[in-house]
Amino acid sequence: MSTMLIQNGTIVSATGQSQGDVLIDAETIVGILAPGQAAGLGVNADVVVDAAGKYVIPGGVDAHTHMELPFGGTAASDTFETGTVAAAWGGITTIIDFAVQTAGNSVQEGLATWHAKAAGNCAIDYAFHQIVGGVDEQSLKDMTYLVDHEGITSFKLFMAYPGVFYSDDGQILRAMQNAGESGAMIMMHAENGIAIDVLVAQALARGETDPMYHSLTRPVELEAEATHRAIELSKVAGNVPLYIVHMSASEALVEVAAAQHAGLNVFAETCPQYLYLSLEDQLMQPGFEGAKWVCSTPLRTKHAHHQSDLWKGLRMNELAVVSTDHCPFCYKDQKELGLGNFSAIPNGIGSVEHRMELLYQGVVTGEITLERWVETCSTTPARMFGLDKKGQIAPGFDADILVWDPNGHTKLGLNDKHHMNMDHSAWEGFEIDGKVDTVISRGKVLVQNDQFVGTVGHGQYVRRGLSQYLH
Ligand code: DUC
Ligand code: ZN
Ligand code: ZN
Repeated sequence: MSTMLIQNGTIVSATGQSQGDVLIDAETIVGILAPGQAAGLGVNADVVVDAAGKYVIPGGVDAHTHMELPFGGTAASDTFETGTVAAAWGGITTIIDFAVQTAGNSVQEGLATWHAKAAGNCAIDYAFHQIVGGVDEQSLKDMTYLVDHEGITSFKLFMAYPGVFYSDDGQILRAMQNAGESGAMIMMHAENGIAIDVLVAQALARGETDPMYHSLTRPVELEAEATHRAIELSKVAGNVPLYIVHMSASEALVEVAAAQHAGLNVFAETCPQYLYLSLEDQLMQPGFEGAKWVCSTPLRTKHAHHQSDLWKGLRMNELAVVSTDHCPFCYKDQKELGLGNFSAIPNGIGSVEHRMELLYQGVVTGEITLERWVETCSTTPARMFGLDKKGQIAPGFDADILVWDPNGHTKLGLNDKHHMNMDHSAWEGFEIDGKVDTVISRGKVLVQNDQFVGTVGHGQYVRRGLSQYLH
């Protein structure tokens, strides 16, 4: 067991900045020392990390990833190994991935499958949410069991994807009532999938098969309507905690803000793709190129004000969290499954490596503060999902730390910075005025001097408590 001192840096938390040194004993932060105090106390750490001129922040927590997710006749191209190594390269020290249960299958088996995929294969710590794709008597019982015994305190339901993950309103209400009893959070994919499927069939019948029709058949009204319906159902279930995932549209944000003003336990996240990418600039690229950006909820038109509203929502705390919905597919053979039929393109974008970078650029451009960057990318996702030892630099917390160089520069792209298991980058050509410098997970250096020096298998399963926002 060794000690580490991260010295001379500016420690940035969700609430402020200070000069100080972070003292780590083995896997845990044991003290924050004033500048010069370490020498005065005779602290002689085994490892010293010089963070002069750099920000020292809690390691990123990405609360929404899909490693190895079977989807659309294929599977997400990052394994837990490749995806968590890429995450480490991006300053992420914890992911929360989604274990999957589908109708007619067992929740426990779905969870066991996810444990088998991840165990021993992760470079960083990981936790699970549980997708419940088949709400019935048994899966409702299993939800309670997972909260009580497995450290899984949040459950994702889908109002989209009929025949795959979809739950009807009665099933959603029952799952919410169940969550209300155990204190768990319901996470909602809020899009009206029944109406979307009609629009998709009509578009295809008209010969509208290009990737851009993916967005045009999933209009903002159907995201806003589903968001509203989910909120009303959670109210009927007894103000059960509700977290809307991957919010893309102003109209849906209005629903969340209204619910929050009414005192309901409603939270929401957005993702970098909705803050930066659009229907016109990405999905409408010539030929089949747009397939690279087919994800759900979809990219929206840049001629409305979705992006500026989402940034505003982040500032106002209407959006509490930025996650990635990392769900990568290669262009060759995977996205190409939808050549001639946009509805067969596997849905997803790979971003787990770039969330800290892309959101830091929002600090540079003045959209959010440095503190809000830390809060939305590290501290709040940890607190939201009961990761009690993550997301803060304070004694007793896990020594998960990102040293960030504000004078560095990062070019994103397949032949630039790119470690995800994909044959393209959704972020090709993006440039960041800052750089990941050093990444530390439970006291172990994972990334330093542009080298990955971690080990696959270091990452451990983290059992989660209930959301700290409500308990
Ligand atoms: N959205 C995606 O883009 N991919 C996976 C599942 C989802 O809801
Ligand atoms: Zn979703
Ligand atoms: Zn997702």
